[in-house]
Amino acid sequence: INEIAIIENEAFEFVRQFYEETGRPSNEMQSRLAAVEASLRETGTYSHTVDELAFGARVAWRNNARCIGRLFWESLEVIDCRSVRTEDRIAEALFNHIAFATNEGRIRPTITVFAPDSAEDEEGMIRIWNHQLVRYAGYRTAEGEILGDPASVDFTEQCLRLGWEGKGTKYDVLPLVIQIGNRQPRLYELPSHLVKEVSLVHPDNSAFDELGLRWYAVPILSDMALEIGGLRYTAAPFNGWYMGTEIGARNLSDVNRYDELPRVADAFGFDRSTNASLWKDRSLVELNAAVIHSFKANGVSIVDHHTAAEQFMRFAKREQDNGREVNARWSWLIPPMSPAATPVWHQENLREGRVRPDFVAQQRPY
Ligand code: HEM
Ligand code: NRG
Repeated sequence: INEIAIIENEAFEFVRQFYEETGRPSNEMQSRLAAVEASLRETGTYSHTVDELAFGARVAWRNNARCIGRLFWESLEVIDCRSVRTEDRIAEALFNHIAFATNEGRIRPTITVFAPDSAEDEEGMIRIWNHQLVRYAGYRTAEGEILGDPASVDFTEQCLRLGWEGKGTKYDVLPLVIQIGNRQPRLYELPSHLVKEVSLVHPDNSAFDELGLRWYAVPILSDMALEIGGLRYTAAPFNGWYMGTEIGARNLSDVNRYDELPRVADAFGFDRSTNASLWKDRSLVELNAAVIHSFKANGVSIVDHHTAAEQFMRFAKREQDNGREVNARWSWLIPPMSPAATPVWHQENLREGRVRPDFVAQQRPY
């Protein structure tokens, strides 16, 4: 009963927001509120209309305090897969998401929404175990080192336990792992033609090209829950395009990720015998220049951190002009390179609160 009262509050608040923001007539709102209330009383849950779902997903993006890319929140493509209820058909929908979102490189911000988790549900909660639909494996080697992406070691171990066999390269694309309820999770290898990747080359240093660095084109986060109006969509993978620094200043550079800065420095002949040569900073600049150059040369959407920060400032201005507060966490919005050279650094009034709809972290299923 109490549970339902909580859902009802959030549901009513969301439905009111939907009708007010989208300028729909208030007599329709009253009948929709009554229908939601009746459904909650009778079944303990309710369903979003297609329009409510699309609006809720877009506002969740608009509300997410950590995302610098929110200027384009209204253009999110929403794919309704709430009726897709078997592992095989979920995998097929995820393949379709990858193909649609990748779009030969002209990336389309997209979300695919599967059925929400609900107390009344006998069919079982849907979970995608992957952190992103496309990501590289990480293996602990006999020598106690890590081959591939260290961030994927735990998940890779689960894949191996479930019978997956990786090739054992630095850049093995992991399979999808899909679970419904407490059934045995199912593995699906991604068809390689769906996975666009970019080999990294430097515009004017061929020694860099020999490093064999690469990254995948589209970040598709698949382990967060989408919360709208008291409903929790536990499988709702979404993507935009990369900001270059995510790859160049973190994934390939962090010492607990691919840790490539020393090799980049050597390709350029920077002096690694002293911090004072600024070899790390100089390598970061060259690596990040190579990431942006290579994505653009291959026709794959990407944004540099200066442009992304400017876009975020336009977003914040537009939100204020529309009378809305911008939910924001400064420490996540500043880019990991030259942060003080972007306007976001100098924003001292960014505040974060509990807002809904939003994307939220959920417990690891393994
Ligand atoms: C976080 C950029 C699209 C939702 C981030 C981060 C960046 C970013 C740089 C920080 C990531 C990190 O430090 O690990 C962008 C860009 C986009 C885009 C350039 C291009 C269109 C989207 C879309 C959604 C979204 C389409 C959802 C519909 C989020 C969320 C986070 C996030 C939920 C926080 C992730 C977490 O808590 O781990 N984004 N984003 N973003 N973005 Fe975006
Ligand atoms: N830093 C992570 C991806 C996090 C989300 N970033 C985005 N999201 N750009 C990484 O793989 O580097 N997005 O939806 O575009």
